[in-house]
Amino acid sequence: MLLRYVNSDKNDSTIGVRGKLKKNQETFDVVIVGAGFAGMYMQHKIQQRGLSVRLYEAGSGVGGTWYWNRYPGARVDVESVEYSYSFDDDLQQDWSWSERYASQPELMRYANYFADRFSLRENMRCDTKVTAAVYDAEKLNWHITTSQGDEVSAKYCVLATGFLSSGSVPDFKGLNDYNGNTYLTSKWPKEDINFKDQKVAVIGTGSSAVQSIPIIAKQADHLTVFQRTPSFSIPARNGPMDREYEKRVKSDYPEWRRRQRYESRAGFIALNFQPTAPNNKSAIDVSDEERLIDYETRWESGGLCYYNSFVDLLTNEKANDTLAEFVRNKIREKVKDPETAELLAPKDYPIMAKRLCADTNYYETYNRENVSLVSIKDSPIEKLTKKGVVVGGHEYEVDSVIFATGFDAVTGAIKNIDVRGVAGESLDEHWEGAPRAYLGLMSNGFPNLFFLDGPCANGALVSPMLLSEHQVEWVDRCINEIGVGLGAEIVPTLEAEDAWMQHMHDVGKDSLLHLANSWYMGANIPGKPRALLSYLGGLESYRQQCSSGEANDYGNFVKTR
Ligand code: N01
Repeated sequence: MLLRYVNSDKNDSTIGVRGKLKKNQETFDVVIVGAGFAGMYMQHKIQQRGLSVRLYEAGSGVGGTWYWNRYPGARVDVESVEYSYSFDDDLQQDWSWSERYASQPELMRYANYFADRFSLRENMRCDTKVTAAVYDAEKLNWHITTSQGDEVSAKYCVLATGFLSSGSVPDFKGLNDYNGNTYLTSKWPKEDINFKDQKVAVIGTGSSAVQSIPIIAKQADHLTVFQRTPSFSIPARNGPMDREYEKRVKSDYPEWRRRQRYESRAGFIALNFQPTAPNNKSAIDVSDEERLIDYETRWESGGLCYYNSFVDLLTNEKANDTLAEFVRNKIREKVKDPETAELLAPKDYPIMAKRLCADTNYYETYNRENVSLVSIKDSPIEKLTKKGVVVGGHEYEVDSVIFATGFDAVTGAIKNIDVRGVAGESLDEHWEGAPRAYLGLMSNGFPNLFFLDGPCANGALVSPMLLSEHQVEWVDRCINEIGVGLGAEIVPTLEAEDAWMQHMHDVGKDSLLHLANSWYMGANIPGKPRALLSYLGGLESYRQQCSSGEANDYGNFVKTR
């Protein structure tokens, strides 16, 4: 069957008929995959250098993970003034956030504003998935194939595919038998969905569920939440942007950013609207009173500021349990039914070993008459039927099922592309057992290929904006140094990659992250090898290591120019 194929770009002569398709066979200096915040900044840097660039994006618009995660209540859990580009002072002065934590629609407005302000659209192709990237070891360039039939070449390929972009639905028995509506939080429809008069099920209780449950509960006739593992959640204390606060930040933005970059653990510093250094004391060396003051102050401030609390919270179980018990008691205070409160209070893993959630009225929602919690910890979901969800032999009849079941994180989106390096080795083969990437930026055997927010960097535990900016600037300098000549090629040595993996292991081995089954460890996806996917050395150490990678004319790399 002949299929009409139309590429939306008028400048591109790719209108043709599939089968006799006249493919886009252009050659670029750089091809970027993904129009999230990292990919767009990369494109801007490449354009500034005057190099030719094409960015491919699977969605119909920019925004990356924010484009797809439009579920009710979706918003960022890092303060807006900190979760925004810092590289351009005019940009950060001109843009004004309306809330302390930006909502998904506002983040989309910001992403679109950025694309327009820096003239990114012309070199971007949306609705286009990159399906394969194959390195030509003779021509020293990447051959890239897309779902729209493009077959382009590029000297460099940058995978800015995001670490939370490949949504995952467990293979529940009877999934296709269910006759009601189904939704996945990470692929939420664009149209307004209202659950009025409906019986609704939410499966999962991670960040996406924690944000959406309070809103869905207000709409639905009845909401049943199926929980396998409870989350620790901290009140976000979101609200309209305090204009005095915004003015204060903007009057000293470069200094604020410097402190985020160099004097924070995770890239955020706001505590009760003041830039504040991390607490470098041990939670078990201080008095009960001092510890409680720290915990209460952070509880009142809201959000993720516990990542800047006592220094040993993620390395010492005893220290960790002081905070875990503090939060469990807060949950017990909020939830009226003691049995429900105990089900919601996590006891089987250290706090922050799974990413903290930031909520608005999450626990309070379980005090509503129309909300019930079903623990599936000891009695998993047996199946879906035509009418609903079966647990413990009981069928819960519902009109809609919402899967808030997470992501094949960090590596999922990269693995959806058939990436082949020198000698045809696939990235999957190279990453068998666990992903390997020197500085989280490049893998041995895959020259001129960069990862942004990929594995083996510290994406999981730092503000993604800061990490993206740092990595983009590193890649930009590297491309500039090596150049785009016919003979230009750079790849990390196997020794450098091995040493980085060893360093990652050494830094992470005592972390309590190992004690939870989370996406940090790849443990949420059946069959995925259990391995720490992120570097836990902190932002400053990562920055220093990246500088060492550039030292001695990229001494840890094999390169030609
Ligand atoms: O995904 P998750 P998420 N049967 O993996 C459950 C970021 N984010 O989309 O824990 C039953 O945390 C699973 O149970 P368990 C943020 O970094 C940020 O919520 O595996 N249940 C869990 O409860 C976050 O960490 C924001 O036992 C099953 C849930 O599904 C990351 O994205 C907002 C199951 C998945 O939780 C991921 O969050 C949203 C099964 N077979 C997301 N399989 C912000 O605030 C899975 N589950 C910015």
